[in-house]
Amino acid sequence: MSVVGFDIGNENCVIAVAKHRGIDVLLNDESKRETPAVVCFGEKQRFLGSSGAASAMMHPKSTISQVKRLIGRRFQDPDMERDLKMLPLETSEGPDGGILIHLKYLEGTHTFTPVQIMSMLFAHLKTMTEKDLETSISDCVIGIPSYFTDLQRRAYLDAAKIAGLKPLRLIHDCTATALSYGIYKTNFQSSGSTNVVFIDIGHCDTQVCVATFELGQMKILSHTFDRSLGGRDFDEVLFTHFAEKFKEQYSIDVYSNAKACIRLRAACEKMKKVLSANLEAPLTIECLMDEKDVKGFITREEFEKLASGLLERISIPCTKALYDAGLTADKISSVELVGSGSRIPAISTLLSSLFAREPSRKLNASECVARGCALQCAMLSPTYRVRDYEVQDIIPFSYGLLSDEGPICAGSDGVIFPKGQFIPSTTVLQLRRTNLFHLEAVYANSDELPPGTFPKISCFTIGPLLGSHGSKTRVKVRLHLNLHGIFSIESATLIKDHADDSEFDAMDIDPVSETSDNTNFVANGAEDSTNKHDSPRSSADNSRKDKANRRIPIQVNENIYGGMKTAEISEAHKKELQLAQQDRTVELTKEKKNTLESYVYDTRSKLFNTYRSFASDQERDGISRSLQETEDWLYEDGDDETEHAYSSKLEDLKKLVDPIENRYKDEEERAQAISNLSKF
Ligand code: ATP
Ligand code: K
Ligand code: MG
Repeated sequence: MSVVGFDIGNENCVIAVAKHRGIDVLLNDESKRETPAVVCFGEKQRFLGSSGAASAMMHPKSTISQVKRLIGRRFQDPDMERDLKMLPLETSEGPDGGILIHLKYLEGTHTFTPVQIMSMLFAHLKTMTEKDLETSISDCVIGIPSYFTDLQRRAYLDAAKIAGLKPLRLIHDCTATALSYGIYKTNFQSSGSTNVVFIDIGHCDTQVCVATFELGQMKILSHTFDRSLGGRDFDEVLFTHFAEKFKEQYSIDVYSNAKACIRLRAACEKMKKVLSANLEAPLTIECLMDEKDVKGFITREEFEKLASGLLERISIPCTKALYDAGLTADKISSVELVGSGSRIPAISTLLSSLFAREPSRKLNASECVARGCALQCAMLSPTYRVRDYEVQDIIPFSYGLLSDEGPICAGSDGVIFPKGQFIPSTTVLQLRRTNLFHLEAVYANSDELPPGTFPKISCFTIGPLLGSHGSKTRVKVRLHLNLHGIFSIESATLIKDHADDSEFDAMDIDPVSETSDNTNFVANGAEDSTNKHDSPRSSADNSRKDKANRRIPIQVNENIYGGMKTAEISEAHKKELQLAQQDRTVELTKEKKNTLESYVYDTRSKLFNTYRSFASDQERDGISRSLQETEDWLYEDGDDETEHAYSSKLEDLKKLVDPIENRYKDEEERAQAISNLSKF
């Protein structure tokens, strides 16, 4: 079984695999270590990854980049408007409140969800990996931003499923980075622990985490983020600056022209990169629009002034990460800066003063997430042996539950899993109910979330309560936060007591001594309670007394707000197979056409060289004519034909040429035999 880690960026994807007793990053068709996260619908086929980026300009309205921004988001999300404005796509609101992308493809209009587009990207990365490893893969670990909501995490799993991948874990990007930092280090001080801040500035976002390392283990102490602050925003200040300038200088409004927007954005991104190594940068775009060539110029100083607001914002999640971790800057041993968006020199300057130390770039800034994912995959894979290393991650949001009768655990603001809870975790909730009831999973604190996040997650219907006989009966509900950071109700059980209720109530509070993090809640007027456990060690159901009771499983139905239903996923899977088949057919047809074309040229040259003495004049004339006819056909009627048409033309030609080729080969063999004989 292979070990694979994927870092799916808004701009770049990186694939890491375990190879040669270490982790390798794969090269794509262009021998690059990063593959653009682009899906482009061309005339007759899709172009994915680097070929997608190459075709983008030809099909601006059917090229999808930054799909990671759209996945699992609501169309109505106020932040979404700004994102969609930067993309030249046609979009609308889907029936589940999500985003639908409409585009023209193969003479029709097609509608795709971001999950479907993401699955195309996954499928492409899977194919690349399989080609390199020469084996099929499904198990993998995929990096996700720590701010991904439950719905976004589910969306990733759905996309992976459609592409035929099975993520063993969705791991927070910074956790993956911290893992790739910590696992090779053995020189941590034996006394106490080492605290490190990781800052990842990508194309669209900034993520920060504080991790603490000891020999053989790492713990995440805090995750913070700015979901909308990345390299893209620095491009945008240049874009806005020059769009304004060009309006004055050349009387053109790039906003009115999708292609001009794309070209100016691309030029601004390039300019930004030039400014990372130089104190000034020029800008030239030929024929930007209205047949006008444009020119611009900016110094690094001017750029930094334009971007000062963005630079200031970077310090916010950094300060908060320290605060949430309960640490001060002097307790930090190192600040590791990763993500290519962080290559702007002013960012290092800012961080140096913030942490009173120069940020380090010891890690490979663009590969550390993928490498960490591959390491985690190796650790989770049963077939690989990795040195014992404990990774303890946490969830950055608080999860709460509402019941028909109000919030559960009123004592702690309805929080079931507070921010900072370990991943994974299980807790058991005790309720007293008479009939079928509902529980609703929600985010308990909107301040912890990216702005505009829908606060509700899912609704559970629990019941009927067979055996309650109309009286209040104890119900145990097992709540689970899984390895991906997704919330669910694992099971519900009705407990029929055989003894005095009050005695059992006293016993109901399960032992909490297992770990220091356990917390006990008593809520809803002492009626409902949860017992919190650091998973996977849950003792909730092991109470000796419980065994004497009758336990009746209760049905739990989950209704997730938004996302895809099982039937929609299999529908999408079918559609993906169709599209992939179409791509393959087009590729194969192209290959067959190329083969025919080269056969025509090859044969023509051979006919007058190597085959010359093996064909009669008549044969040569006949073949020459057929070759010419085929060539003409290829440029005219045969320019856009089926795979079969090209193969059958090739067969026809071969029928004419083969006899001559055979004569030539026979003669070659004879000559070879004679030359071998003469050696003796
Ligand atoms: P995300 O993490 O947001 O999903 P990503 O992982 O694809 O995105 P990265 O590959 O880490 O993002 O970074 C891409 C960003 O880095 C782009 O905005 C790009 O312009 C920027 N970038 C790359 N090289 C440089 C450079 N030399 N100077 C400044 N910025 C750069
Ligand atoms: K990346
Ligand atoms: Mg990234």
